[in-house]
Amino acid sequence: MFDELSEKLSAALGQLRGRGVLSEETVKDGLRTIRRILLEADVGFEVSRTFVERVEAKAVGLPALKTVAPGQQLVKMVYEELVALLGGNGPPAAIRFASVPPTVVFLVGLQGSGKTTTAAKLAQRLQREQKAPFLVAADVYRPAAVDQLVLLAAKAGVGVHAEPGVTDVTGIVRRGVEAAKHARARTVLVDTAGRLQIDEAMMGELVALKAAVPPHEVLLVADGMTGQDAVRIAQGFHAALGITGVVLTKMDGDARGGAALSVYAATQAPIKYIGTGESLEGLEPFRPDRIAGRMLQMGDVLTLVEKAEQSLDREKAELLAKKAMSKKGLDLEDFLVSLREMHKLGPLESLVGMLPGMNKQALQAVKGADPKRIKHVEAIVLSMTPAERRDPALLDGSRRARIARGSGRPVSEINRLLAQFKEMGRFMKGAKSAKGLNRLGRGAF
Ligand SMILES: Nc1nc2c(ncn2[C@@H]2O[C@H](COP(=O)(O)OP(=O)(O)OP(=O)(O)O)[C@@H](O)[C@H]2O)c(=O)[nH]1
Ligand SMILES: [Mg+2]
Repeated sequence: MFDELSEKLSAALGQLRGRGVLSEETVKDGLRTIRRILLEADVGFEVSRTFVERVEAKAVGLPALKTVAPGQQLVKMVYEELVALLGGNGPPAAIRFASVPPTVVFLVGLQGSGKTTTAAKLAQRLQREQKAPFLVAADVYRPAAVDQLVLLAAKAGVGVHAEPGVTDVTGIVRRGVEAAKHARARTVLVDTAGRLQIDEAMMGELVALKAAVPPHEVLLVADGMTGQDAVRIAQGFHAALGITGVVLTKMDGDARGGAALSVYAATQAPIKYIGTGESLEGLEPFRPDRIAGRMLQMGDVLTLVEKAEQSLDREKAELLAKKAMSKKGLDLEDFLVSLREMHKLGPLESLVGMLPGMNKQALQAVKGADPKRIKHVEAIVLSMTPAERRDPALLDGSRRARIARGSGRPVSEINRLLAQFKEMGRFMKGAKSAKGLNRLGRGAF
């Protein structure tokens, strides 16, 4: 996410960070560079200028002050302004739930922006948060739209109200909310129809719908790849309909950051979630402080930890940890289980940006290790006998050749896997002493 922007920003700040003394000229130069980087990332002209002016106002006098590490302080100021620009330090901008359920949420936006996908992702997320979600299919223009939502609802395991063939949107939503109440749902997510661009017919329909069934939230779903267009679209929807929040989708692609950095300034509607993939898992709450951290390559360890807590099987993880600490240690079967759990976190690429100091080069290095590999490891381990899995020392040349035939992988790969497994064992042993654990902790954060 924001690869280019964050490469450039951290390079520019790297120039300033280490300095013991800052001249006014250096500060000015640095901020000019940052402004250029923002413009290149398709942040609006006004927003970029105000941003730099605000940092400059704070940084005035910084060169004269004989403070410790003035460069570091300047970086902190840039970080704080980035956080403010992205929506500030307030409480996480999740859905605001009505005191009397159900909370009704409209998802609006242009065609193809990701409304239907986002509705299903959000439903799955709310399901996990025990907010009893329910979906309503209010896109009456494309018959396939209803099918798409019904299919996704089934995938997410969430109830859905649909009336194929009916074109009275207000009626559908009214009955949908009733159906939701009947199903004891607490959150109703309404998937509306999109148009190619903002037009009066669409807005008229949404305004009428809003009057007939007042929503608690109107979330604009906008394609994050479209930069300033997304900002203009948000302004259009805000003026006509009053939006309460924004979901920026397709942030897993090479979105340059312009939309994320300008949409709050333009509408004062906070970005509440970002879409980070096509699957139902690809939705993250938007936390300005964490995103700013990622943009400056300061890492986002908190999001990583939350992701791990959500995706991993706690029991399995605890069992593995206990076994790893035991005298016997892990065997190959455990190795396979832990690899499978790791992969639940999503593709390695999506995790790398959350680790401090990780950048494109580091990513290239891990990429080679990724996608099909787990399938291969699986095939190799499954071709072993239970005794071999427990005690890899049994694996002599002829056994390795047999496993290669069984798994369809070359012997060299089996050797590599066994070497890695051995390495992991050494690592675990090192971690077993309290000292080792401490060292690990310090290294990771
Ligand atoms: N990579 C990626 N793709 C996404 C994301 N969100 C949605 N998409 C894709 O974008 C396309 C359009 O998504 P939809 O959810 O159908 O969009 P929509 O706004 O409902 O479209 P209409 O109903 O035609 O107005 C689909 O192919 C989705 O898989 C995302 O966060 N990342
Ligand atoms: Mg749709």
